[in-house]
Amino acid sequence: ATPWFPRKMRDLDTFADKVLEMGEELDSDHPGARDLAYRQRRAEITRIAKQYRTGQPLPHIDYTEEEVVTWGKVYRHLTQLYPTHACREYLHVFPLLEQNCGYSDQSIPQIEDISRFLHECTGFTLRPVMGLLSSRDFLNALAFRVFHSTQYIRHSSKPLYTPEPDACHELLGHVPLFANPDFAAFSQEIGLASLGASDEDIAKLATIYWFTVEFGVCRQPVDPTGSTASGADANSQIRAYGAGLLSSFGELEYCLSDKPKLLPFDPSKTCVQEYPITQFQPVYFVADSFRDATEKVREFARSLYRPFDVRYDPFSQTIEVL
Ligand code: H2B
Ligand code: FE
Repeated sequence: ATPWFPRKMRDLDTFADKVLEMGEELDSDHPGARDLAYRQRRAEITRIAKQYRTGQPLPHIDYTEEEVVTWGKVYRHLTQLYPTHACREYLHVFPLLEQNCGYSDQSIPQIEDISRFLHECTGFTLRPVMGLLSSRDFLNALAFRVFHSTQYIRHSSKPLYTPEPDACHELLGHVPLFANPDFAAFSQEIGLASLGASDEDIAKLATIYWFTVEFGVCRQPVDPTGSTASGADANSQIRAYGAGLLSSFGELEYCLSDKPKLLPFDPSKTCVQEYPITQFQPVYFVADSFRDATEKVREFARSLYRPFDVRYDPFSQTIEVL
């Protein structure tokens, strides 16, 4: 039998309280596990996400001074590296987020402003989420051009580390590229392929998501002022586009060093690559462009078995089953 999947935007409301871990309780090795005030603050922000329903205004969070300080540290560290390490599509969008969405090291942008901006660029919108969703639920939402975003901030004792997605990861890592039409189409393609897919195919698509949206690097024409990196030649250079890289000071430097192995992005190979989740990646996959990667994922999706086809209708915000 085909696994259930969301057919209309409102169906995403069923994910509101389906978090895998750490939504309500923190692991004992989480930097904030023994900080009662932090846990209470987390609980307050995740409760707001749990109560959110389609059509409501996106929740506004009044961030504390401590949270803004942590955000500012992360922001200043990362923005220093972007000019030499982020892909050109990211560098194009970032100033627009500063101008339109309040991105700065002095304040944490609100998802309501970001969602409105993304919607004007590519139709992508954000929804608040308590924590990690299952791969299936998370990918299914991408079919609607919906990205689930946490709103809490990592613990102030470790500004450059978080064991889970937090607002720094979502807003600095993920958000900018959802404003790019090719990347938006790429993300939605993975989402469409995940609707009603078997568990085995979900695992493959989640691995593709991991090596692209989270840890992808791409080849692009040389910028004469930029850095060179392994895998680059005289006419091309490697840059980061994955959110796990763009939100990690350490791994962003490491991924363009000569230490990791670079392989060409090929969904049928990428989907079975093993990976560690708590260390820097030993292997990255290089995309030639988001358009090329989208076409490859579309072709890969056709190779997966599913007894029906799907299409997203943006006017009614529904999935048509063909
Ligand atoms: N849930 C949330 N809330 N954010 C993510 O970035 C995320 C997720 N990533 N669930 C998913 C899993 C990803 O690692 C893949 C699809 O498994
Ligand atoms: Fe992520």
